[in-house]
Amino acid sequence: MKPFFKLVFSISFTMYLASANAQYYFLGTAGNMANGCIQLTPDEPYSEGLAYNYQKLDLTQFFEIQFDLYLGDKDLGADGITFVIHNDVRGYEAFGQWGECMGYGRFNPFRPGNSIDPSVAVEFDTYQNGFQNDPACDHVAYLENGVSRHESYWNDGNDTYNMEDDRLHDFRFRWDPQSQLVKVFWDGVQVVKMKRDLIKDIFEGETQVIWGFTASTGRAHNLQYFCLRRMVYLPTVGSDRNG
Ligand SMILES: [Ca+2]
Ligand SMILES: [Ca+2]
Repeated sequence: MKPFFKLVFSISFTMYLASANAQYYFLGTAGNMANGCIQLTPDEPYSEGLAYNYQKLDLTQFFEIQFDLYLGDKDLGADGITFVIHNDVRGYEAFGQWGECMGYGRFNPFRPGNSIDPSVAVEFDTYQNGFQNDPACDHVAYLENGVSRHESYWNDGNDTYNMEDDRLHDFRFRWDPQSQLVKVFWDGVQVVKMKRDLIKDIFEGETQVIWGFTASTGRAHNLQYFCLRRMVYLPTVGSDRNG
């Protein structure tokens, strides 16, 4: 581990604010942008990009991380972004498939394949794919273990919901190890609430996990990127026990 990250980790137990984009490991088309944000895919077909933070998450601690996400400016673009937490044996080289898999999943959800596993993820999906059980509209869904297919989703109750609106969207991911709740907020609205023992049921006892963002395009495409706003660890006493 590089000394800088060791230092950050040592003070993260209580609270720290991060802003340096130098903390990310890039795969594929991911990279720094002139505006200080991090590109995942350019507005080009058949692109795939991932960015992992070098500092692992500590699942024994309550944390909340907040980003701005940009999903493009073409309503019928593709494919979307996932926020992922994983312990794949490939470590920082782990990636899933392109197109509808958003750099996270695999094309056949019913067979083992090249996807990020074990993991949990939240997808911001901007393109309908029948094999992944997508609705026609853009949507948010909670995913596990490299499977993009989902039975439930959030679309703000709007069958024409669109996230490719040339705007930054406020994304927050919260984990509370006491209540074992994963909560995701999108523009201030709670869009995922999942009770899950992540350490035991997903990561088989591992508490230090890699996190970052994945995205891809296919025949349809969009510029897709993220910008860090804040990352906070809080003592468990300040956690989200009422949620
Ligand atoms: Ca759309
Ligand atoms: Ca899709």
